Amino acid sequence: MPANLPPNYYELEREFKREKNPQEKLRLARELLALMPKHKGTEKLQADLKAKIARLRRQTEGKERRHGARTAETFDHIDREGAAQVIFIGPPNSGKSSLLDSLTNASPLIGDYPYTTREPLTGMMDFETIQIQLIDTPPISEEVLESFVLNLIRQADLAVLVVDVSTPGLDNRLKVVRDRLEEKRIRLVPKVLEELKEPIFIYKKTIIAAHKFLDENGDVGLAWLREQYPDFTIAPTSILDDEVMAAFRATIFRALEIIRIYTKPVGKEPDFTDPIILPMGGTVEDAGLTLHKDFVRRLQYAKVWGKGKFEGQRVKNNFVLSDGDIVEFHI
Ligand SMILES: Nc1nc2c(ncn2[C@@H]2O[C@H](COP(=O)(O)OP(=O)(O)O)[C@@H](O)[C@H]2O)c(=O)[nH]1
Ligand SMILES: [Mg+2]
Repeated sequence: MPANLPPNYYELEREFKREKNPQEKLRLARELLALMPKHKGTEKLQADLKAKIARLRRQTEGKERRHGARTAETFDHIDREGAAQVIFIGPPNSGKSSLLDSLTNASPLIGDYPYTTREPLTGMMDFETIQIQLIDTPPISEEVLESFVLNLIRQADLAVLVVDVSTPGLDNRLKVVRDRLEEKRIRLVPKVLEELKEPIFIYKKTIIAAHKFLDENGDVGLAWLREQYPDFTIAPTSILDDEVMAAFRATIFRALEIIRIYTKPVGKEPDFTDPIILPMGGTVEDAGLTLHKDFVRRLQYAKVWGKGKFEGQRVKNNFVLSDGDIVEFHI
């Protein structure tokens, strides 16, 4: 099975090989692992990398303890929890921390001064039957751009660019964020791209939160944003309105392009608590693979219940599932 590594993997791998500093090498190795598609064809590569990471960690750990300090390296990777990882980025004071606070049980620092958030902070957002991990980050401006923020963006499944549409200068604030990321070879794009034109870039699917749109002049900013960024999904947000926030949760889920598949033991009720998460277009076989490697080989057929479509229809392994489908595996 071919490994099918993304083109930027090789670029990063060269950087990794050249690097001498173990701390930095460890960071790059983690980044490589995050970039690597997780499937059968990369199993050996994954194992190799994990071994390298373990070795580098042992090498660097002693040093960290002696100094007793947490290095920036600590923030370069956040283990994904829940169904997906979504990173909130944007200019200072746009409302990133307030949104995270409102959507999750995390308590980020919220302040009227621009650089309140210095470290990434995560929280879990409930969405119906699943949880989605959100990351709050320090601002991106002319003056500051923490390098760990770049790494976290690279690894996230989706970016939410939070902008305050009620304050003048929106055009420039957006431009600064996008330019600074471009300098670092990250391009925020409205859709996941099938083909990478400039492989040295990372293209990160992004939606824009038009925050504080209910404030004075917010409507003007929102209209301007929709006109200027017609390809992007734009979610009007305000922490002052519960309905708006509920709609925002759904927008985040839709943007992730994932589906939830519930399993059902033969002759029993479905389990609606812990769905299998698949990318859109996922099949019965993909669902089976997440449970057990051997499973699919032994699978004879599956039955699927879908919203108003099928009532226990017998399907083949390559049957494409939809969000909310219930699957009963027969082996
Ligand atoms: N009017 C209004 N103010 C908000 C809203 N969300 C956040 N704020 C305020 O905007 C300021 C910056 O918020 P914060 O979340 O710290 O922004 P961050 O720097 O992007 O994390 C704070 O004073 C918040 O109280 C909102 O929806 N409406
Ligand atoms: Mg903040």
